[in-house]
Amino acid sequence: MTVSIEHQGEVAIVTVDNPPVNALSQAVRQGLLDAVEALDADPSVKAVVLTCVGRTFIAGADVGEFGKPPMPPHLPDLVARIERAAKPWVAAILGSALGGGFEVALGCRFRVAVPSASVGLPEARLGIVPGAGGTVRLPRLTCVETAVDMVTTGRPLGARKAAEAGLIDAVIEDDLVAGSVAFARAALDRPLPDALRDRPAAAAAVGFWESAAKTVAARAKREEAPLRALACVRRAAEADFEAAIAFERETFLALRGSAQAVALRHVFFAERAATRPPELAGVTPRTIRSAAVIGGGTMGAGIAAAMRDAGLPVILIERDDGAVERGLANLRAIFDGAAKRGRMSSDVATERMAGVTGTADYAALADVDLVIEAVFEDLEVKREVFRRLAAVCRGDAILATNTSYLDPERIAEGISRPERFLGLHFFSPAHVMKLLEIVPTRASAPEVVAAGFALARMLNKIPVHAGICDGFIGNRILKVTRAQAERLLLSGATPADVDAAMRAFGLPMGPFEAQDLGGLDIAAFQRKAARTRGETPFAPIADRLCAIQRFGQKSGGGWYDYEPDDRTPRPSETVAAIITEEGKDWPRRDWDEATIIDSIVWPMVNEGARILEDGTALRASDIDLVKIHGYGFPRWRGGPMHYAQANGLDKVVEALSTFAGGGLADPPCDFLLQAALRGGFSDAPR
Ligand code: 3H9
Repeated sequence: MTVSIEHQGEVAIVTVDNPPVNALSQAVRQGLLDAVEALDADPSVKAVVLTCVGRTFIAGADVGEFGKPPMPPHLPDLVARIERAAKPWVAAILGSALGGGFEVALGCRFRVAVPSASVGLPEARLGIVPGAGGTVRLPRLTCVETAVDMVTTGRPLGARKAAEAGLIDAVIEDDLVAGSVAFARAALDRPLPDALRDRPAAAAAVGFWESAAKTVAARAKREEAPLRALACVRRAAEADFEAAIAFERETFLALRGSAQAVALRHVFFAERAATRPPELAGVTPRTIRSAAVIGGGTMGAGIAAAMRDAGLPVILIERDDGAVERGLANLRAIFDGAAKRGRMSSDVATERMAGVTGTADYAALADVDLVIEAVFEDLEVKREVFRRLAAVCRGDAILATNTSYLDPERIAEGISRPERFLGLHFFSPAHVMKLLEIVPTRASAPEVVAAGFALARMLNKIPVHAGICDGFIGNRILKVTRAQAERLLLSGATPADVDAAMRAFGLPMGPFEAQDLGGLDIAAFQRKAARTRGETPFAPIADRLCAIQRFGQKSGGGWYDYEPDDRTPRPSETVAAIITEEGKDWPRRDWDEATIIDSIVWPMVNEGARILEDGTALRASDIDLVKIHGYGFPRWRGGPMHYAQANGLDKVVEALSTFAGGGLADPPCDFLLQAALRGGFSDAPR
């Protein structure tokens, strides 16, 4: 039974039971509608408590139903019916009341919640606006500032903050249902507050809407939903209830099938699927209750911070006492910075550091569950670390390397019990970036790989399984992007043209600005290594820049010139001259924004197809997650593989073939050609 009713004297308790998150499927909507009708008709009932079983209140509309024809009863009608019920309804909230779930709660006369609960309208994150009165009822319950913040950012409010904002009538410290029934009984003794539809909307200060529009537009960049949500709240504050509801519904329906909403839904499901890969179904992960990091540089400190944030005790190992002190200082700087920015209290920052032990003595690792190596990218240095780890750690401890480019198989060569080894590739800064590439070797045990995924869940990161190749998934595509960007320069575009086009596409930075920020030397070092392996990486201009020590911002110039203490990129005559020399035998063409974007993004997709073909990635959506969470690909475009499919793979094939004809890209690979014929990517053969 998805919706059930029980009675405690004059109070009826309506319980939704629709695992996993009590989403408002058609059956739940129908069950709730039937419940209102039945309870209105039951003279013994004076008040109703609405609650849920499981870990959460109703978490929203069923996102899986969005692509399908809507089925009655429709959610706005259900919320309106609860609001018009003859008896007052009390929403008893645990977990999250989100989207349609919070809209149902707004239809209730009262809302109470346990302290750990949260409420919110996250629809903008899915490329839509609330569709069941959320934007209209919210400013009738709280101030316009709070309403605008909630609907345009999608950020939920915890129960106590929600209570301060007037969204929750009481925080129930003890048993939720008993407390809610007592609340309902007490409410019956007092005059009932008006339903939200009958209350006036909060007033806005002069100039509020104009300044809100500027703030929201700046934050949303090219995402459509936040500004549309703002327009809905404004209409709610300025028009009557019915007109505002109609406006919100119209906006919701217009956005529901939009390219951005489809892309954001794709990412929503891809992110959730990523934490539970089907190939590990039924595998019990090894337990991780303590961890250690080898190396206290930027990466090691970031990884240690992420693990402390998740509550794991951490041992930080460095070469000698001086290096231990520097590593601890790096870690302390992360927590102090978070405290300074108000992200954590200074007490919490102190507690985080208290859980870290710094030492140069490997013997301290005798009982840890997980060790992550984050030392210099040098095969011999890393091998030596693992030789020492294999000697001191428990036989079932997980040993992980954070290498970005080296072959984990070679790093692990010769260690005892190689089934405990795997690659865990974090992205810098590791305590911030969401992506975690999980790179098993042939010997890695399934429960060790599953522990990598479990760790990602603990650290609130997005795990993606990556096979072993140069650069794994993300950096392998990055290499293609960079080579492609150089081809554009050789054939007539400037670095500024390319960067501007990619920013217009939605990336936070263009490929040349990004290289100047990160430094050109790391990629040069990797190209050198690739050449010693007999490969021929393509970077004629970057190689010339590195030869004259133009490594980017840190050396005062790279692809651009920089003034001292100023990060503004300025076109460089030196670079222009090198481009002209290197490009003298290349056909020149006029590049416009759209063609620049196509000639960067479609080769990424082509490489993504090769990555699927050779099994480095198991799912096209995994490649999307890598690019979104590790490289700033706009989420609202759904990642490169989704974006390509949404545009039509036949169009991608045609464009790549044209570029290839002019020597400006590799031709489409077989896997892409086949996917275009099939009309979409399917998973790699396993
Ligand atoms: C909306 O409400 C529109 C209305 O305004 C208008 C309508 C007219 N639907 O995240 P988890 C699945 S828009 C369907 O790992 P957690 C999820 O795919 C909606 N499925 O759990 C996963 O499935 P599986 C606004 C959903 O405990 C499983 O539940 N609401 C939905 O870490 C567990 O998910 C939102 O955007 C859904 N709405 O976190 C809320 N939600 O096991 C989105 C989840 O098969 N949800 N699933 O892989 C969340 O933020 C989190 O799921 C929540 C729990 C915080 C609730």
